[in-house]
Parts: sequence; C-alpha cells; structure tokens
Amino acid sequence: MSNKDVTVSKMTGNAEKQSGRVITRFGSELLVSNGDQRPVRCTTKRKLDHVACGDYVIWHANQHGNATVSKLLPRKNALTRRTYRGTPKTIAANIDQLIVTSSWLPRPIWELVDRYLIAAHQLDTDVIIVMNKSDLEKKQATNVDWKALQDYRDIDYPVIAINANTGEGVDELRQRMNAKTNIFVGRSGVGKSSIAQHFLPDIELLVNKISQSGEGQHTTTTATLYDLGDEAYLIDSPGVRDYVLDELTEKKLSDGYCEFAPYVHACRFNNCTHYHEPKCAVRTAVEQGEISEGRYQRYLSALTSMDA
Ligand SMILES: Nc1nc2c(ncn2[C@@H]2O[C@H](COP(=O)(O)OP(=O)(O)OP(=O)(O)O)[C@@H](O)[C@H]2O)c(=O)[nH]1
Ligand SMILES: [Mg+2]
Ligand SMILES: [Zn+2]
Repeated sequence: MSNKDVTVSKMTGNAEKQSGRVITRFGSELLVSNGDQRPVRCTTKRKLDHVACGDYVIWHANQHGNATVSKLLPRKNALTRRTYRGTPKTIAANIDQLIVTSSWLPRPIWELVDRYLIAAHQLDTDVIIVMNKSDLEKKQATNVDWKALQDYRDIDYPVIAINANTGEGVDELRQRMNAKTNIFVGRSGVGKSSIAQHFLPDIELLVNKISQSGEGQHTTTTATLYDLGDEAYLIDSPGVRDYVLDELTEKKLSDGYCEFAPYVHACRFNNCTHYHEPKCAVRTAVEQGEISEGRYQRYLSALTSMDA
C-alpha cells in the first residue's frame, strides 16, 4: 500500500479495462493498485475467490461508480497452505523471495523453517532466513539452535540476525530485497511487522503492543503488499501456528532438502526415500558428516508422518 489514503474511487461510467496488482483482500473485496493513483476497492465474482495478495488482475469501473475485477492474469507462482479442513488456501502470489522469519522468543521451530524451504523450492523463489530479537539470543539460544543455524549457512542459505528494536541487521536485509517481491513468513509474534516497519516509515503497521513473545495472539490479519520503491515489494503476512504444505509428496519433500541433490543419483534405487533402503547414498553422506544429522532427522520425521 502506498502512503496515500485509500478511498473508494468515484468513477463515472469509464469502463476501460486496466491492469493492477492486488494489494490486499477483505472478504470478497480486493484493493488493487492503480499506477500513481490511489488504490481502488474492487468487488469480485465468486469464481475469482482464489485471487490473492500479489496477483495481477484486470479491473474496470462500472456505471455505478464501483469497480470490479474481471480477470486473473497468469501467475508466476503462489504460496499456499493447507487449512485444517484439508483444503488449499492461497496466501500470496507472484513471489520472488521468501523471508523465513523466526525469533528467540517465541522459540524457533526448525521443522517449520524446513517446511518453508520446501515451499520455496517448489515455488522456485530465493530464500533469506531471518533470526529476529537478537537481544534475547544469549538468554534463549541452545546448542541445538546454533547448530541448526550453522547447518543452513553451510548449505548456502543466507542467515541474517536482526534486532527490530535497534535496527541491527535491517539494512542488510533491505539490500537483499531489491528488485523482488518479498514475503515475510513465520510464526505469529516473531516480529515480521516490526521489521517491516523499518522499511515503511510513513505508515503505521499493526505491531503487537503487549507481549514481547507475542505468543497466542495474531496481530497482522491479512497479507498486504507494500511498494518499497525501486521495484522492491514486501508482503507482510499474518503469523501462523503451523504451516502445512499442500499436496506434499515424498519426492517434493526430498527435493526440498536441497543438500541431498548431489547424492540421490548414487542411491541404489531411483525411488529411494533415503530411510530404510539398502545402499542409500544420502544416508551414507549423513554418516560421513557431509549432510547434517539434524536436517536429516527432521526430513525423516516429516517422511514418516506422511505415512501416518
Ligand atoms: N525484544 C525484542 N522484541 C521484539 C523485537 N522485534 C519485535 N519485538 C516484539 O515482538 C512482538 C511481536 O511483534 P510483531 O511485529 O507484531 O510480530 P509479527 O511477527 O508481525 O506477528 P503477527 O502479525 O501476529 O504474525 C511485539 O511486542 C514487538 O515489540 C526485537 O528485535 N526484540
Ligand atoms: Mg504482523
Ligand atoms: Zn537414498
């Protein structure tokens, strides 16, 4: 959203079709960017229920001074999750980079970070791993956490330590966001909006004012696209309790553990799940310390829970 006020644009009979990008969605209403003008509130048909933040659409004004979205333009990709009912829900579309955000309180959940990395691999996006609340690191971090972070660095994921209260690490993150549509994902309360606020000094974002851990409350309620200038866009998304991948298969799971890739061709079976099969090159690489034991164990627990 730009820092201009958002109002319902009064349009008079101009039915010219225009393209725009979805800034956010409230129920059946979409807020769509309109070049340098104020964003436009549009209604939409039921069949376009799946249109999400970040989508490109065609909209037009109608005689009653309202605007309607009539078409969804092709997507590069879409980040989806499975709802508790088992149906897929699109969180945002046309994403270039996932900023997977954790904090020291609420505590990091490395299985969740791995799941976002699997999603990023499927979507073919870049990834940044952010550890926020570095002021709490000394008190909260365990050896397991240090090792988990080092494991990500060892397989070439950028890891940035941030303190959203002081601004430490924020510039480094911003530089890596240039010329991309970025999305903040992670648990509720890790400080996604607090970090985003540094990039949007003219807008007041909703940040949890009560607890430092932010646990148990969801402050951001809808994914919203912000134009940071210079072709950099940021989507601040609501925090999750959990992130369940939609349509996960054994193949997608092992592909998402990118460090397995150089070994999988040497497994005896070409459909090897790297679990109990004999002559598994991935397991050998784990035994020889070439693949992290922690990442492999998390892979196995995801694999075995798929069978359940
Ligand atoms: N100590 C400390 N607290 C922080 C830091 N960054 C954010 N917080 C606090 O953490 C709480 C949650 O911050 P938010 O920015 O609302 O978190 P969020 O990830 O956007 O949460 P949702 O919108 O619910 O997903 C707030 O009380 C912030 O003040 C930090 O670097 N250090
Ligand atoms: Mg938020
Ligand atoms: Zn194998």
